[in-house]
Amino acid sequence: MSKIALITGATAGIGEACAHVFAREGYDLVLTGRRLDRLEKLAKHLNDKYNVEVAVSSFDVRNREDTINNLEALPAEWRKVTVLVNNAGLSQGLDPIQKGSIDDWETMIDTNIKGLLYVSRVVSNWMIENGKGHIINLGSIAGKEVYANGNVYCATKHAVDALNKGMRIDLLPHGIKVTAIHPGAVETEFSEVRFKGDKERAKKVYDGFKPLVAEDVAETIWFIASRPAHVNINDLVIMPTAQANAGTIFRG
Ligand code: NDP
Ligand code: 8X3
Repeated sequence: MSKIALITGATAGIGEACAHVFAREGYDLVLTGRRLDRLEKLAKHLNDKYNVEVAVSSFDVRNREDTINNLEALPAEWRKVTVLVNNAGLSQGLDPIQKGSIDDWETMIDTNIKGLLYVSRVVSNWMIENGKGHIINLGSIAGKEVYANGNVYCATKHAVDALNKGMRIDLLPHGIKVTAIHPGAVETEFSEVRFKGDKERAKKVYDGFKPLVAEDVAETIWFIASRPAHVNINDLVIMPTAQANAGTIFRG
């Protein structure tokens, strides 16, 4: 296995689209997420279509022991990860700070910050052993700006932005590239998850304009990953043409 991409949150949306793109480009894959049935179906599809090797590992990134143990349990050949896409993440709720659910806050903090850290702690050491690697962190426009009722989700993505910068400094002597990509509105399962299965409310988020789709982000991640060895894209913001910033969308 010469090129391996490890993608967290590969059961849906941007992570799943990344799995397709990296398989198309000849990468063997480690795919993670909680929904094992989806991971197994996707692995079979990509193996059949692109003849790449796919390992799946199902765990909840909020669980520190499970995350570390499942990653460490991968056979040695899978430790030669060249690209890590730190994608698993979510938003829960959209309420003013005085009314927010503390459980929702903890879910977002545990997933978007702590989960990303657990995975990065393990995989960055593999990359150091291998003498190369590229970590691509999914931030968000919510990590650059703050919008009404976005409070804690925005805070978690601001943390990803800071961690991205910190990782780049720390891993620099090891020749490991670190990039953050910050999308605006992408129509995935994201809003359904945010609104806890309320499909109608989720759909309304994308009413009246053309949002990004997961493939738009995945192709951009591939662009980032495929630059020459001496080039790193530190930080990239990508939005639908109809969106100017976190709070301004033109609905025609
Ligand atoms: P989706 O809801 O479509 O996909 C989220 C993925 O994250 C799923 O594969 C899910 O897998 C995984 N995930 C969530 N929680 C956990 C957990 N506790 N443990 C393991 N895996 C988990 O959303 P997107 O594809 O849109 O989101 C991907 C990333 O992009 C997130 O970090 C999000 O914050 C970010 N982003 C999204 C934007 C958007 O508008 N959609 C814009 C900017 C950034 P499973 O449920 O099977 O565990
Ligand atoms: C997801 C996009 O605008 O809901 O990060 O924060 S947004």
